[in-house]
Amino acid sequence: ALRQAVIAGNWKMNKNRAEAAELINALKPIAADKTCGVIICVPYTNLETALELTKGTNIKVGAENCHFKKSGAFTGEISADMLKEMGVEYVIIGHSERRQYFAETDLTVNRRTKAALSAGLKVILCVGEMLAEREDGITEDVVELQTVAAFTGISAEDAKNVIIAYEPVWAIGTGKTATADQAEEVCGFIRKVVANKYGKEIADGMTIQYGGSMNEKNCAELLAKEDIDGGLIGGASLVAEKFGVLLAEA
Ligand code: 3PY
Repeated sequence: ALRQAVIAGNWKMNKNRAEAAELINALKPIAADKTCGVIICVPYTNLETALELTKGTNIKVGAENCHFKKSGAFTGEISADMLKEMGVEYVIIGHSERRQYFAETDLTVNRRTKAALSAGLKVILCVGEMLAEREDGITEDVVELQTVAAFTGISAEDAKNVIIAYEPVWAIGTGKTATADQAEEVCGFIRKVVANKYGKEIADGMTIQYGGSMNEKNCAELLAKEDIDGGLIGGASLVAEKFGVLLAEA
């Protein structure tokens, strides 16, 4: 990558409190001497443990989603302000699992992104095409639409607090990874979409990650690409030694 790489773990719905503490304690010495940005995005129930254990370290903590209203009758939801108050720094928005299984749309992704940014959180915004869309040759159209929709109504100043994660849906949880060339092509395209909206300087400064079964084995080739500034890591973020390889390569 041309920029400082950022490696973010997406724990998804994994790890109880004791397991979370064990993983973070194992991660701390591994992460300590690394030069890339290090983020762990954990289930809500592990946020307090993660914040406590990462105090004074170079590991930053994120949540995996937030709601777009400040408060109200939204059973089961957590607001951006609630996360901010805890001391959480990042939040993932628009992960394909949210879009696929929890009916999130470009509209809710935009609302959640806006809410997170105005609460002072930094956002890891996920975009990516489904297999049928790639096969139909409309990957760029899909990714452009998702990106433009997510940034609607967001100022250039706020956009600087967004990391984009390009995660092709067909590569998530399937063990299939995009080739480094495929990933680079789309990450480069996303940077152009950002440049069209916010100008070259913001686009050149933006962290654009690859995600989708990126692991300790396939990361080197992906991270060597100019437009891939790190990764959003699923399964490999659940094992300290594996995550450590990613941090070392980045
Ligand atoms: C994966 O690697 O499977 C992910 O979805 C990361 O967010």
